[in-house]
Amino acid sequence: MGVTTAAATARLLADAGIERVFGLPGGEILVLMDELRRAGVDFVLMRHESNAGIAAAVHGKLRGQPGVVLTTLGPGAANLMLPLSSSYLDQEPLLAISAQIPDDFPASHTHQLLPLVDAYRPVSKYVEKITARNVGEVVPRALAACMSRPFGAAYLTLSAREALKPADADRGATAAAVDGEARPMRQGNARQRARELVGLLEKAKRPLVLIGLGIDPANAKALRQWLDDWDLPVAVTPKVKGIVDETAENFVGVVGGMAADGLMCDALEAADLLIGFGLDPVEIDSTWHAELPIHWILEGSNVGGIGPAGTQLVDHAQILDALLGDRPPATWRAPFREFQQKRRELLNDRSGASGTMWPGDIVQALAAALPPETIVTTDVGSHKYLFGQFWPSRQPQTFWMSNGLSGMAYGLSAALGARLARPDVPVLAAVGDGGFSMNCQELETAERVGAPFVTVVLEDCSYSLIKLSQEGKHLAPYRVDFGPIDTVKMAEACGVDGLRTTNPDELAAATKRAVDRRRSLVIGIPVSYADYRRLF
Ligand SMILES: Cc1ncc(C[n+]2csc(CCOP(=O)(O)OP(=O)(O)O)c2C)c(N)n1
Repeated sequence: MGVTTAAATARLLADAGIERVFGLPGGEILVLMDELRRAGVDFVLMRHESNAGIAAAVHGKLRGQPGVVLTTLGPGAANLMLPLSSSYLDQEPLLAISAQIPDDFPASHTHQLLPLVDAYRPVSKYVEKITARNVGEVVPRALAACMSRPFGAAYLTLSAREALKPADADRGATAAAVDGEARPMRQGNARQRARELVGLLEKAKRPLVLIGLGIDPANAKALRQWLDDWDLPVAVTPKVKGIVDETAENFVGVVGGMAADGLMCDALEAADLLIGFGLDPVEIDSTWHAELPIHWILEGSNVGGIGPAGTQLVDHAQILDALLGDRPPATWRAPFREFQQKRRELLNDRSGASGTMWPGDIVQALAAALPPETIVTTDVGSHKYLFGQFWPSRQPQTFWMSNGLSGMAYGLSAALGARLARPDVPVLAAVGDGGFSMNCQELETAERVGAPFVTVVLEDCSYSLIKLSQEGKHLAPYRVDFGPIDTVKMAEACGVDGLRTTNPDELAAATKRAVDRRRSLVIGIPVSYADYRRLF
């Protein structure tokens, strides 16, 4: 006897190695949820669909597969716009599945009816209705679309009626067709491009390699070896922090709108050769990527299929291999030393600090307390600029922020997804008090599903990044401050330990203790928005 369409969907996901689906139920997806349970796929029950989508996407990317989020129709599905957009712009593979009104309902039935497939098409690489006839084809196609470079989102609907119909067993995507889609386009000759690059480097006095979202972490080892062997100065965008060791001598800083951005832009101006290795402008909130003469080394198109005109794609592994077979064509004596020095000084310049904890001390105390494999997530706001520039990432895929979309309420959900994907690695979420109040209820989820992590909440009772922007535009202070919500009590209300401190030693000790005991902990840290002004 054949299986239902819901059972076929669940089986296809299980066979693709999906062990967990994140979501929030409605009556219309109960059958699929049950089939997932039968197929051995866990359902991580969350408290908002948007959080479920973010957690799923980070979980998926860390596991090298699409994250999967499942929601009901109408309101549950409508809550997917943020994670789908985030997945699209931040290159995080996410398959979203929601229920939908059955096609054969009367045309007058408009309750919870939304044009979801049309709404999500612009931010998805693949959208389709699952039917009994096409299930064997569309589920593998959707999974493959998420994982083809640039990574992104796919969106599928399955109505409760269709879910119960017997699936057409004969129709499935051929493996070759799906594999083919997952492969990036590579046109250029790697040896020739390597020779060109060597020629440019031969003449350069101040070369700077800029690494971005288009680099595959699988190439991190060769990339590091090339940069180290040749002593090349390197900067990264925030979403690839850790692809190189940021405590190494050749590390210049983080470009793409973080703290010390003026200094970083000066460094870019001072360079006489900029090599954009996988650099994707989606992370850059100004226009230097289009104005400076960057030598692009890309192996896939950038987000949205947009790439610099005339750039031939080239396989990164092959070009790195060719470069490593060569000797450095010149020597450079730390040409960005003054910028590196100033960057370090900024973090330690406490003069005139406001009396709350100096933001630089927060980063340094946590970095000293946590091992290099720690996964750090941030939310969006001033604290993101702080951690994005100054957290000393040392290993690939250990730093997660929303920087293409830059959507608040990312950090805590990302930490949950990361901890489930890497249960043996400590996870730290650094969030603002504004962002924390958007999704702190997921602390209960984290406790329930056994995903402990440490959350630091930088408390300044304001949307401080926006407050600074208001100041920068010489506008009167207006509606950017809010009253306190007690972080510690919020944590305790969710069943998680909480404490508040302004002491860096206490911050470090409490963090270490929580990690050693594998317990969740929320630490409220009073900060002053004015201190951020000194770092940006
Ligand atoms: C969903 C969403 N809404 C609004 C914004 C605009 N925004 C960017 S940063 C920010 C302030 C965040 O405040 P908080 O979480 O307290 O962090 P802080 O800036 O104080 O560090 C706002 C409102 C956004 N990026 N995302």
